[in-house]
Amino acid sequence: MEKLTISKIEHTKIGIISLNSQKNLNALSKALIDEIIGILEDFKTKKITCVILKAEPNKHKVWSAGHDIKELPVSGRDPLGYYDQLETLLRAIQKFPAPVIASIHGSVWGGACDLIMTCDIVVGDLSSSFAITPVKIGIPYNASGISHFINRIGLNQAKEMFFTAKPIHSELALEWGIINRIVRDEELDNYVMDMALNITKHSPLSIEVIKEQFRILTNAYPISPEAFERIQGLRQKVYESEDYQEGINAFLEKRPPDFKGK
Ligand code: LCV
Repeated sequence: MEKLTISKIEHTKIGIISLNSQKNLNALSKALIDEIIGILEDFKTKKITCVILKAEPNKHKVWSAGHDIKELPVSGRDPLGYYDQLETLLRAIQKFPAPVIASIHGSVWGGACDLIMTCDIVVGDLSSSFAITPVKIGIPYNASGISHFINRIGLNQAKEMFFTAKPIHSELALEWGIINRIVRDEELDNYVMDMALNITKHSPLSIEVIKEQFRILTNAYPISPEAFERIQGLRQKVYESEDYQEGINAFLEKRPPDFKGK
């Protein structure tokens, strides 16, 4: 089964990446992410000036189940380190020299929620929902990921998403700014294509430089070396904890986790 379908719309500069790894609900495995990054490199060579990131519908109505839990490292190693597959993908999206539009039908989980937050524009249909779930597994998320949420939806709403891990459904997702637009399910593909066609009519150089300025400005968090080291130390306590391993084991054994706070 193809994990991805890629297409370039003829006579346009639009590239489409459609996730299609049905068996594990488009979980962001290293293999899937490596393919996406390879396609983005190819799109860069082909001077694509707008990318659409979508997913083929599946019976679970899941756009992506997030980081492949089966690939999370064992206790004692940072699960979201700088070179982790998910972080590498997020940077590739941010640094792609043209807008990436996330087109969402179905539910988005965990690191996939961070992924769509990192895209430049998000269009969801009425079935779309968004959940960030590290607390369900016992993961100490990471500073750059948390900053994506604060930048996009503000402090209070970002805290609610992280601390409850509850899915935010389309109407509230629009109100909070997780998605730019909400459309009827049957209108999603055409709406996103029209937006992409509009973007590709404009100056690609101007858009590229404006996108990079957005990235520089939104990443401009003054932080002291001591604060950085404190964050790393706090996160290490979590990913070295028994709770971290318990969260992963509980998911794999299909049972609720029994967190002990240690
Ligand atoms: C591997 C999976 C996954 C999966 N990985 O279908 O944000 S952080 O910090 O937590 C970050 C590290 C992260 O992204 O972690 C992952 C966060 N993702 C989640 O918490 C979602 C976990 N998945 C689910 O809650 C359910 O699978 C949903 C609600 C997405 C769909 O439920 P449904 O009952 O429709 P199943 O649970 O039966 O899943 C179908 C198959 O996909 C696998 C799952 O193990 C199952 O495989 P088997 O049939 O072999 O058992 N699967 C689902 N999610 N993230 N594999």
